[in-house]
Amino acid sequence: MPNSPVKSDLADGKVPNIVELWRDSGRRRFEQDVYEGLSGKPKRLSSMYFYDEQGSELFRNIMELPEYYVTRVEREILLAHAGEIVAPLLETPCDVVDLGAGDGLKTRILLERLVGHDARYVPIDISQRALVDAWRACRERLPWLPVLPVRAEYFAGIAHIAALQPDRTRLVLLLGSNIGNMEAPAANNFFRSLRDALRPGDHVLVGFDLVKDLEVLHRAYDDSAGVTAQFNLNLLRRINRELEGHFHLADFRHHATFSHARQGMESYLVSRRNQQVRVGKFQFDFAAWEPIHTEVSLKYREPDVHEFAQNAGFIEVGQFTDAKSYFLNALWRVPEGPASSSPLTRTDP
Ligand code: AVJ
Repeated sequence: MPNSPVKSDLADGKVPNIVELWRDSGRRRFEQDVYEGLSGKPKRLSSMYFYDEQGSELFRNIMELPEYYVTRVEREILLAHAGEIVAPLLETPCDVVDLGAGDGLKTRILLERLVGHDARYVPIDISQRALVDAWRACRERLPWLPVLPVRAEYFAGIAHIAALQPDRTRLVLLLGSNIGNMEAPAANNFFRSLRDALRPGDHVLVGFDLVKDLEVLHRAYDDSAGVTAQFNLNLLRRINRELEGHFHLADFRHHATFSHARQGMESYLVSRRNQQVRVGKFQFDFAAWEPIHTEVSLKYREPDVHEFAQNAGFIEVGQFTDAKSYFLNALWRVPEGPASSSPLTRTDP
């Protein structure tokens, strides 16, 4: 592993000591998920696998695109409301836990406000490169801040949160509308698990991308420079690299479309022709114009946000939006009392 920290580098403080909760299980799961996903009907692959080193780089390029408003708009919201968001943390020592942190650029808007306080930053991501970048940027700009990177996917990340020091208040971030990659039942389950891992007084800040003009959405998920297409196609490239796949990328095309039924963008890789593709010891058949479903990026309305908070048993503290109402950041608090006393999802009267 070229990126693994070497002992002397670690001692010099040139590379972070990353808590590794991903590597061993990662490949086996990838192989299994690809096999199941491409054997099924309709074919599907999880968007979780977009984010290898190259995919993370492509996503960084997406965030720079004029059409991809998500990052800029959320940044605008955090800049305007950072004070209110970090206010609950100023009383006690705190850990800012960043699920799907990426390079942590937006999070630093909040972290800057914690100077002079006993705060720590816990970025959690499946991309090692993202974690190293986040750590480096904090070292340069916020040298007073202890950073404890964790390489994990969401649920392992939540388990890690539950095990963090009990005497520190937590603010857990799920920014960038990352929640949009989960269908509603999975999202409810995720919020419930998160709530159960937290203690009374802890807070959660979640970014929700709102329903908007379909033209704006289509441009954001099928940009004119073709970066999003490359990001989607990288999934096949990754299968070629890691699982001895034989995909010809020119034989597939990126397709993004808004689904009213799902209330969100759907991304597909569509086979341009009838073909068989070998992946390791397996072979998969593609009919002409058969799609592989690769991602949902769900969009929300305000009542959806209230419903998530209620289902998981959070108290809604604040809601912050931008001037165009493109995006919403919701701040929730864990109420007093045991986690098990929170209301169940949709109880019948
Ligand atoms: C990082 C999951 C929030 O769904 O908008 C960007 C990923 N996909 N362009 C999103 C993505 C296509 C992004 N998230």
